[in-house]
Amino acid sequence: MFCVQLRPWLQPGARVCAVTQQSIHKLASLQKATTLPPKKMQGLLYPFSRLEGYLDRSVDKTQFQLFHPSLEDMVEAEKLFCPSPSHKIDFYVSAERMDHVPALKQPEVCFIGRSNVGKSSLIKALFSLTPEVEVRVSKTPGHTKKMNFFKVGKAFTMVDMPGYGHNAPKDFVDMVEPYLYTRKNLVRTFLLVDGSVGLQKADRIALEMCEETRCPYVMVVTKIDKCGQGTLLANLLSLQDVVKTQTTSCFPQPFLISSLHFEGIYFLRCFIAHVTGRIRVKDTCQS
Ligand SMILES: Nc1nc2c(ncn2[C@@H]2O[C@H](COP(=O)(O)OP(=O)(O)O)[C@@H](O)[C@H]2O)c(=O)[nH]1
Ligand SMILES: [Mg+2]
Repeated sequence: MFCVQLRPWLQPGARVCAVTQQSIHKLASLQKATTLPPKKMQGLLYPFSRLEGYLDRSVDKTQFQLFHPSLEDMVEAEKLFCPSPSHKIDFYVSAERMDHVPALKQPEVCFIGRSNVGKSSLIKALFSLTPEVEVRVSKTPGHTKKMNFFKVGKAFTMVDMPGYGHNAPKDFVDMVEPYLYTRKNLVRTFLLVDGSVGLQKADRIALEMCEETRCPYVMVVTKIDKCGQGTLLANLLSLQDVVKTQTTSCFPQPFLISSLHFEGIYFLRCFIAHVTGRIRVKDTCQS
């Protein structure tokens, strides 16, 4: 954060106001991403393209591209994440219990996952065009014990859910489970899994909970910048196999994300805009 301060060389009579400005990350917008060399841009927009070359020819690649927005779709979606006086993007409220949860009509998406998997960082990256939105990213696992609601104008809300750990499923009882069971305006749940370690026991329990509640959900593989291509591909394939063979409400295509490097962020903005009914992405199966 930096402040534009009064400068002694300003002309007398000049109108000055103290402006507090958060710096916007250079890759927050597609505009900058599209000026990068083609391969780098492709990797940012479609992170799966980085792994594609390692896949055997016999593997059906269409299952990795069921949702495959065009650049134009992503440009449309990005507009929703740009604030304006008539489209305010901001933290709305925190809730510690279900009876504190605000009654809202607009579609809602939520982010669940183990503590430290990258939920808050992902929300922060999605909101990187509005860096003044306060999304707390903690260094201490288990920090977020509240549900944090963010409003994206009147278009939709996003919820950062409390993380869970070794105490799952006990951790779910107070908030995550009742929220998933009762939230009427919830259109999509994003279940985050760390790309470098793959599906852990607590993730499987969360997956079972999503299946039980029958809420439509999507697996999001986080921190893809942290692990080698081989590990990432192995974890992705085994995750996709679990989704294919053991789930009914999960979207068959896991999404790949690096909140640090912005890989997959434009893609995810587009999916959110799509599932909340703000844009229509053509040729999309089952999303
Ligand atoms: N390398 C890398 N680190 C990440 C990424 N996303 C989150 N982290 C780090 O992981 C830690 C936990 O992130 P946080 O968003 O607080 O996780 P949460 O507990 O799920 O909300 C923080 O130190 C983040 O900086 C990512 O995409 N890449
Ligand atoms: Mg958090």
